[in-house]
Amino acid sequence: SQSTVRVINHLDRDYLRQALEHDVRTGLSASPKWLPPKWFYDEAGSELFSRITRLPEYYPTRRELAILRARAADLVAASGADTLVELGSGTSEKTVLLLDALAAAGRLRAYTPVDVDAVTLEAAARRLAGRFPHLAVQPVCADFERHLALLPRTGRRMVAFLGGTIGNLEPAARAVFLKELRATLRPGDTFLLGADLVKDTGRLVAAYDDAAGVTAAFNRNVLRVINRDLAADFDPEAFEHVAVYDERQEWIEMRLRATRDMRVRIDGLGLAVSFEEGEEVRTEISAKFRPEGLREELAAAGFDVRRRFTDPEGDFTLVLATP
Ligand code: AVJ
Repeated sequence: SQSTVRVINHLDRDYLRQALEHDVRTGLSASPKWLPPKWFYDEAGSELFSRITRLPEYYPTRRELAILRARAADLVAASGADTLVELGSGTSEKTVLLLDALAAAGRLRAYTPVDVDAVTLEAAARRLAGRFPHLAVQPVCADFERHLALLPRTGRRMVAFLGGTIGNLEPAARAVFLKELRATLRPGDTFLLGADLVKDTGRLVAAYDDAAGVTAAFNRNVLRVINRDLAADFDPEAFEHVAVYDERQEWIEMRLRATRDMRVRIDGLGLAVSFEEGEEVRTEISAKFRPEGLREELAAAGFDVRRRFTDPEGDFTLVLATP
């Protein structure tokens, strides 16, 4: 099989470095402190996230897979797509179901996975190029909040944003993202969105605070990334993993809580950051949705919902929308 793929990289070393510097300086100088979740995903972080998707407590991946298994053919038929663009593709584990459905419909032309982690992106692209020898695989290393306008525009595209990653954006950023995405789509293109649904708080918290501690390791990984890339001296083990559900905002928050007073040097920034015992850094929000709210947010950005599927347990939803 011809498995030559070339990654188009919008996140060269300089860009990555500048973005990380900016985010760490801004987030750790703020009160309360915060860090954006995209920095979880270096190679080790992507691997930890893969392990999370197989945990008994972490239901979203399993539920989304179940919906895709049942509905991929429907979605592909309703979309009319011949090209799949996947934002935040990671290991592309769920993608095979959509690609199989496109192939079965005789309309499989091109696949563009888009991810911030170049290593995971290239490995996934090679794997799929090997599995689908006639597929044009065009991986793009990019930040879906910044580089939407740079994605390939050929073919009749289905832009997929799966896994509930939309929940990492706060409502205002979500509105901007959806509008920008809408602006890059043309008639005939579609948007496939996976979103986690509001449910029992106990199950939500368990999904983000698993018994095996994999999510805790994933959360602390952002400190390892900062240590390595910005010459910092965080002691990740001195931070406790915290997952709380904010019932008013309807989102999960992950935090890292300092277990003692600390002064951390970030030499790459020429910065020292102090932590008080018990002080928390917010590292992620993962918003949960209600079907009607999602429809309204999509409508506000100029999307019409054409298909909407939910797993039998009502845990997760997949929505196909048109511009
Ligand atoms: C990859 C963003 C969908 O929010 O559920 C998993 C990331 N964080 N466990 C999510 C995550 C903690 C995940 N997304």
